[in-house]
Amino acid sequence: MQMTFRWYGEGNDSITLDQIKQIPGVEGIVWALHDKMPGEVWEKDEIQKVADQLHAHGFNMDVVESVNVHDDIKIGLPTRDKYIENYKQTLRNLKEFGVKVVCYNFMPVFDWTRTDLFHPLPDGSTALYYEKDKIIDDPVKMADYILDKCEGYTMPGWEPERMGRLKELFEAYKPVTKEKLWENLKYFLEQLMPVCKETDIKMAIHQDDPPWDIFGLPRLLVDEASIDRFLSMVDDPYNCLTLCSGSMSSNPKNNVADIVRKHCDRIAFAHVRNVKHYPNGDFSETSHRDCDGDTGVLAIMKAYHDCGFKGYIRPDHGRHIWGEKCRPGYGLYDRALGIMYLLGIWDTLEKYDIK
Ligand code: DNO
Repeated sequence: MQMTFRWYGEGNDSITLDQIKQIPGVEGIVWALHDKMPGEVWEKDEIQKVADQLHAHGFNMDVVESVNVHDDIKIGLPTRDKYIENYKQTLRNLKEFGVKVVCYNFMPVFDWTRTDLFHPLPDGSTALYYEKDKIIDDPVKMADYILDKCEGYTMPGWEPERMGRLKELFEAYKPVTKEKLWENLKYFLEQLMPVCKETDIKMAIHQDDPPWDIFGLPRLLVDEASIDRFLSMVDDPYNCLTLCSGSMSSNPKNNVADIVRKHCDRIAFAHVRNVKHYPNGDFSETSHRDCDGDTGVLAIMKAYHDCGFKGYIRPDHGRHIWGEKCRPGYGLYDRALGIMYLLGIWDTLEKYDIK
């Protein structure tokens, strides 16, 4: 297992690489060129700039989160081929810098969705929160709320340029049924697999967050059965998962540890975080500590350990604590605490033979 930390880049993150360097155990930075729009080629000179910063701090840049997929690919428009060619070129450019894993998602219109970015928790911190009833409302209103609350940070998946075209996007997705979306995902991956082999880069899909249809838009990767379907649909060692424990366990029926045990060899990247459910279907994010939520963090880490997991892992969203001003879910303090918790579990499992 290799511990990593997601960083949004110089001038785009309140956290510095010097600070991350002081968190024990972090080997790599999970990075991206956040100013690129989906469909654009990531040029080598742009990648080089990030490489220089990361290498100067002794971090690897093996994992990218995310190279976003253009909507035309998800919708299945004839223009998709051009964007797929661009994606291939991006993979070839990333290979030059030793990138091993590319995280992406195939969610229509929205990436992750929450209704409250700073929900107060009983301990005085705040965290991301999902209130089911708010989602039946107007998506435009919802996007305005997110953009207004994100403290000036651009949230991946909520780029103002895309959000400005929301109505148009909803219109374009109208003919895209769930089955059509599966077909379009298959088409995309089948085109990419030879390039993944050539570049030795694994494509690692992130599950849909939350794992159910929202605003009438279909969502594909929502449970164990859909993950099984995804992996067998393109049965290739380069077609992998970013297994997101928090996204999956937003549905209490999903058992993440079981999925780890079933598909460990196809998990290239693990996101670990904790979620607390409420009986009405709302959920709140919490600290990484097992007993603070319902995700089963201990069982998940044990499953990874039992399987001899060699992939990359990162703490996922943290609470906002100690008055930190940060991008929602991506502060320094609680994610650093998360790392210490995850490493504490891992080191104990490594040292003692715990059945
Ligand atoms: C949210 C993240 C997602 C994730 C993408 C992957 O915090 O987990 O935005 O990066 O879905 O493409």
